[in-house]
Amino acid sequence: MSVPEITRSDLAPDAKTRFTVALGDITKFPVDAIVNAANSSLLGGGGVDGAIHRAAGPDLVAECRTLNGCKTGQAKMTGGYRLPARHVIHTVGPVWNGGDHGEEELLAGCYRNSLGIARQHQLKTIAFPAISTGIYRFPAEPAAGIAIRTSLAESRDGAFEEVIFCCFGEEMAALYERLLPQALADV
Ligand code: AR6
Repeated sequence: MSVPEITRSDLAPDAKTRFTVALGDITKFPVDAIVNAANSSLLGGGGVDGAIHRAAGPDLVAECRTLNGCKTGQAKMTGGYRLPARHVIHTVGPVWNGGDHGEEELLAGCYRNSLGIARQHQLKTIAFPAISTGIYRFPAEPAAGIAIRTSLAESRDGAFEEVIFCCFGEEMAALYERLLPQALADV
């Protein structure tokens, strides 16, 4: 599987954060933190959430039980247990309900608050799945735009070495590869 990379330094050599589009299973990424597209119980589910819990093992849900859930748009961190990632940042994306229910701002909150936790803990490499674009049905293109714009805005202080957009299919990767250079050019 090819792992296309687009780096901000190609476009803005003075910038400190590298933005990467990657294709594959986020549970395989040896980064400081992977982000989980969870539900408000934080006790596991389907999609990427199920894959992360399966790969991390039962200690992950045990720690999640101590967190008292999480509101939509917010984020909470745990250890990574059997994952190659050191931490998991669990965030709860909005369910798409037509777009008039604050979905965009809530999705932006997922990226902002996840990166806020990563910054607090001095984590440098973070991988995101395309939050809300599966079971929660958020349309992929606006979701990718929000993911990219919010992550760029939150990285301006140079707190992160690399932000990876982990895409689970060729179509999603192609979308990020199209939108990311445009957003980087606008910075
Ligand atoms: N690695 C990377 N991305 C993945 C993986 C993986 N292993 N598996 C799926 N994706 P979804 P949501 C992509 O449905 O829409 C759960 O039940 C997938 O192709 O995982 O936020 C939770 O508990 C899609 O692009 O999350 C919640 O109840 C993206 O990850 C609910 O689903 C998000 O799809 C959350 O729904």
